[in-house]
Parts: sequence; C-alpha cells; structure tokens
Amino acid sequence: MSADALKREAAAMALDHVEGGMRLGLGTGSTASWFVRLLADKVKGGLDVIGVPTSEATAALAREVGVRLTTLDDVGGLDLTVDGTDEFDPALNLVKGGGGALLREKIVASDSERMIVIADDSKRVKALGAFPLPIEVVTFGAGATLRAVEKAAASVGLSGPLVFRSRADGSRYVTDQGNWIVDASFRQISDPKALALALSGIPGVVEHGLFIDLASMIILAGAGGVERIDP
Ligand code: ABF
Repeated sequence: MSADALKREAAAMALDHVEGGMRLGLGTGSTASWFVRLLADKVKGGLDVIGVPTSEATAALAREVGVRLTTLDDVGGLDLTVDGTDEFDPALNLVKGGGGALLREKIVASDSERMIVIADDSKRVKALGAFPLPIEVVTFGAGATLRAVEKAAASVGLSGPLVFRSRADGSRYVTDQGNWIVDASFRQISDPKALALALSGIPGVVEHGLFIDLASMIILAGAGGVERIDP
C-alpha cells in the first residue's frame, strides 16, 4: 500500500472519534488533509461539526470541501484536534513543523481536550531527531537567536547544523505568522523535554516543533493494518 493510501487509512480511523456537535482542530499536511476531505464527506451526509484550521492551507482546503470554520477566539475551546506529525517516539512526543505550521498547530492542540495524531509508519522512531527540528523565530535579530539556540542545545548536550528554511526560489520561507523557520539537525534528541525547556526560554524563539504531552493517541497505518497507540 502506498504512503498516501496509508495516510488515508489513518485519517479514516480518526473519523471514528468524531461526533456531531464537536469543535475540531484541523491539522496541516498531507495526512491531515485526508482527514479534512473525509470529514467533509461526513458533513455532506449530515454530520454537524465546526473546525479551527491550523494553517491558511488547511483553511483553504476546508472552505473548498465544505467544512464550516470558526476561530479559537469565537469557539471557546476545542473537543478534539486531529493532526499529522513528522516523527513520534514511544512516549508519544512529537516532532512537528515540517509543513511550517507548528505555531498554530501547537496553539490549537493546546486548546483541545484531546489530540489524535494520524500517521503512516514511517513517522515512528525510537528517538526523535532524525527529522530536523523546526524552530520558528522572529525575523528581528534572527542571527542572535540562532546563536542562542546553539547555546541552549549545547546546554543539553546537543549540536548540529541550524539552517534557515528557504523556498524553492531560494528566498526565506515565511510562516503564516510572518516568522522564519530554522531547521535544526540534532540527529538524536534523547531528552525531548529538556530540549523543549531550553528552547522555550529564548527571546527570539516563537515556538519549536517538539510537542510534549499533547498527543492523546496515535493512529498509525502500516503494512500490517491500522493500529491505535496510547501513551
Ligand atoms: C503537519 O503534518 C506538520 O506539523 C507535519 O510536518 C506534517 C506531516 O506531514 P504529512 O502528514 O504530510 O506527512 O502537522
């Protein structure tokens, strides 16, 4: 089965956890896009839900397929967020942000009662870090922020190249919030909580892609079928 078919399988299983009247966080990325599309089919069949998108891309997709949208300000908290991930470890710590939406994704996930992560089995790792950690930084003094990130990483025994994410045309990638992203290749992050703490204290760092204690469960699609992984 192709990776895309696996992503669709995981997204379909997540729908089993959606009930009428729910306020949903709508994730970003190709797996989360399957969830939005399949959710729209249920909406056409009469399911009454409302969603808060985690990116402009997801907002556009939701509008295209007919999923009703609102904002975190207006909805007063979310029942469930369904989102993808770049990596997850045995403790269900996540690395997210490959799609550039980590800031809104973390805000939405943090304002949800539950977060279901949908993934194909390529995202499962013993330790986070093979996927470069996205770190969202303000554009002012970004050079100084990078030096501070290097120091913070070193304080927890990590080092590795820090690269500003760029677009295909070579220009700086800019997030929906107008910030830049640094991809940090730490290779193996043995203590994600310690790194998250060290990064969160840096003035120019808006957010990082370590999602600690946010995932309520993983729905994982692999060659052997779809399985639910709980903390
Ligand atoms: C998004 O899903 C991002 O945080 C993450 O990078 C992406 C995973 O992408 P995909 O589902 O396309 O593999 O939430």
